[in-house]
Amino acid sequence: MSEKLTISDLDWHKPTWCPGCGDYALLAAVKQAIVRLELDPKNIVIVSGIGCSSKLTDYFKSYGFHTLHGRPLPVAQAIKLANPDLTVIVTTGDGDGYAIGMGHFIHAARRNIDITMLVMNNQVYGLTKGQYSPTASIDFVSGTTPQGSKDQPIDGVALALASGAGFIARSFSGNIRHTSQLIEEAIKHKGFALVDDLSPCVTFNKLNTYTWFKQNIENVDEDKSYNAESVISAFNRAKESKKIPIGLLYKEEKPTYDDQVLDKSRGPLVFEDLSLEQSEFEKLIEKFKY
Ligand SMILES: Cc1ncc(C[n+]2csc(CCOP(=O)(O)OP(=O)(O)O)c2C)c(N)n1
Ligand code: SF4
Ligand SMILES: [Mg+2]
Repeated sequence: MSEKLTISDLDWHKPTWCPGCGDYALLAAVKQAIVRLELDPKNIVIVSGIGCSSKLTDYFKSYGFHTLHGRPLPVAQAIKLANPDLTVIVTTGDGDGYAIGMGHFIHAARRNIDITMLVMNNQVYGLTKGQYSPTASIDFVSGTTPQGSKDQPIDGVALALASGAGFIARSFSGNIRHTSQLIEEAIKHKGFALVDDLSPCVTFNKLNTYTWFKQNIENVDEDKSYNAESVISAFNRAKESKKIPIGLLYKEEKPTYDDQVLDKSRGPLVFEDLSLEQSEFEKLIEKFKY
């Protein structure tokens, strides 16, 4: 890439999200972060599942893989292991990432593989027209909770902490600049990084609106006494605070899975010649014969 990368180099299809959807801000924030990091789009893969949020792969000009509902993380991990030179970013929703994809989330976090997971958390299933999601607030009324949800909402930040993730942040789509800074730090972090973005669904969630979030969030990046290196501080803030904490909540450097299992001196697996001579093939068959 010779010329300096600009935002418009990353534009692709025009988003079909509803006007005002929080996902526009997340998309803009990712583009800004990539431009600041001067990453070559040829070395970026965005991997998504299914949902309004997961359509982001179609709106960002890089390699993309729009997978199955709940399955972006296994695909993203495989891509990273096959070619660790790539920047791999998962864009998912609260349903995709914390419901059907929940098992993959916990295991990717504890494996500490060097990928970034951006959750557009709107506390509802947007694409399928407004069913309650695992992050829906208590008493949230929807087609599937006509008397209001009685389930305790899942907190992706607390779960990531418990699972051993090394970078955990939360952003708000009402502040693109802050969201973009957190995404930039998440991409730079060596290891599994989560950004849980509070991304209002203006069509199906009339409870958690932009105004509601403005009144109910607090930014730990503006709190000089907050220690983002302490897991206890992060847990306390996630579970005890009356307001929803946003900002860099936890950061710890530790060995990544990819660094530990790959022999990087051989170059990316994807470029290795895996063909076998007939004699080598026969030796292998002999070895694994009953
Ligand atoms: C295996 C499977 N189950 C269910 C669905 C239907 N489905 C598609 S998207 C979705 C929920 C998406 O919610 P979320 O990830 O929060 O995305 P949003 O649309 O809110 O951005 C569901 C249940 C599906 N496509 N595949
Ligand atoms: S339904 Fe909700 S999440 Fe989906 S595009 Fe519209 S506002 Fe966004
Ligand atoms: Mg959702």
